[in-house]
Amino acid sequence: MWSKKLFNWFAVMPYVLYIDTDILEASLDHSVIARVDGRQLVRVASAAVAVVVVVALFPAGGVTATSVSPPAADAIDMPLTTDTDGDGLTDYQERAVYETAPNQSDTDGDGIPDGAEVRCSAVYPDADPLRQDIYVEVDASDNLTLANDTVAEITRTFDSAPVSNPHGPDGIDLHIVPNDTDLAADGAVDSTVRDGDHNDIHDYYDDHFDRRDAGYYYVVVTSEVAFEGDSYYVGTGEPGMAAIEPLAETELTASLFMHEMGHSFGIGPDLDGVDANRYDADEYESVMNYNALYERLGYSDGTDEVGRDEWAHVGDDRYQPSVDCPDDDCATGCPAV
Ligand SMILES: [Ca+2]
Ligand SMILES: [Ca+2]
Ligand SMILES: [Ca+2]
Ligand SMILES: [Ca+2]
Repeated sequence: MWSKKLFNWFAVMPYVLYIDTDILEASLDHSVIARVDGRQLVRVASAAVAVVVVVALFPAGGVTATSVSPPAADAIDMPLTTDTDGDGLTDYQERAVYETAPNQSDTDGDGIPDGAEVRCSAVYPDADPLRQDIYVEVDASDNLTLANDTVAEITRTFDSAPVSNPHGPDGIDLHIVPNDTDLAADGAVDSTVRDGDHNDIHDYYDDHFDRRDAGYYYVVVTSEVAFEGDSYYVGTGEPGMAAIEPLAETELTASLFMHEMGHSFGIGPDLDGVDANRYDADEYESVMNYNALYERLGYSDGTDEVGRDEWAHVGDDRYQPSVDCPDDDCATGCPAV
């Protein structure tokens, strides 16, 4: 089809637009390269060399009947500047370039608007508007870090998750973004608010979470974690945030990270089998099961005895930290980092 063939070509030629004559009049610097049914194909404010290429491809006289078919009706009616869903991408860009939904501001449902995934690469490196992305800022005390092997195991687990996307294979791209490594820690980092600084997870969240308004999750890696005052525990998690101790082996730390991230997604201890030894590892096949923790990395898929599809929850219904853009307008601004 004319529209498909030509628009795909347009995607690799910046500034080439299929445009209404009245819109054309408003643009200051352009070159007309073809005319079809009163519409014009132009190159606006572009490099001279590219204009030469365009003119060579579409010589004077416009597009011939043998090279293209008439444009499809929906292409003709595709307004160039309209952004129906207010996500910062025009309907034209969504249909012709990014293949996102022009009437849906977050096509892949990961909480980050389509336009922000495309434009805000400083905040969302390697984001894909057609695949779920989850971003985690990781702070640490005592110069602790998550080992590369630990990060690799975690990202591999998410990458192969049974979670569908608008385009491409199943899975989630989990982006672990290390930030501070040398924060102070005043004894154990507790799950509950305590007087004083650097002694509970909320202190770190309030004072050191740089990306807190950008839809990120937050994890603190520290030498001693406590749950409600009990330092027997090695991790704690609640919607949006978690703290863990690095354990002796890569697999153990990865499993603990997955468990506390599960809590940060909203898989709470009130659910049957979570944070309990009630079920054997094969009865409840989830890292949220104390009898499976340290033996596996993933969440349940609903096929075990408990029958709860935790991956579906993570994919479709997880707690999502808010994305706040300047003037509450992610169509024109990016969250601060
Ligand atoms: Ca849009
Ligand atoms: Ca959209
Ligand atoms: Ca998105
Ligand atoms: Ca995405």
